Amino acid sequence: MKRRPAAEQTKGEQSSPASTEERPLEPVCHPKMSQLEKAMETLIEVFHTYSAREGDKHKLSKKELKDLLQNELAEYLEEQKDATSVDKILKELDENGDGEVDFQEFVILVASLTVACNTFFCESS
Ligand SMILES: [Ca+2]
Ligand SMILES: [Ca+2]
Repeated sequence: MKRRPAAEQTKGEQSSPASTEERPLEPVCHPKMSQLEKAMETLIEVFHTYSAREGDKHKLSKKELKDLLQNELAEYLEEQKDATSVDKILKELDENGDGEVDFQEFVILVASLTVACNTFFCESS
């Protein structure tokens, strides 16, 4: 008797494509996410928690930036003692000069702070 690989193939295909194609494009919390992926997602979530509060929901206004720094990076803010520090930080971060901090500008701050922390970690161990 002849085997019918064509039929088998169809059978096999039926179970898989539906599930892969219907997958949403936006990032979803995957149960098998690595630590780094989780850290990246946390970064995105924290940013949007503050950026969505007023005005453009994908950008941090000065007030939103201040809240984020006070709540999430209190130690860093404490190092910048003077009252104009948030203005100063905003000015430094605001690469495109629109007066707000978008995610790209925000990650530069996080990246530079992470580098600073790593230097400290390397020196103290
Ligand atoms: Ca905003
Ligand atoms: Ca900006």
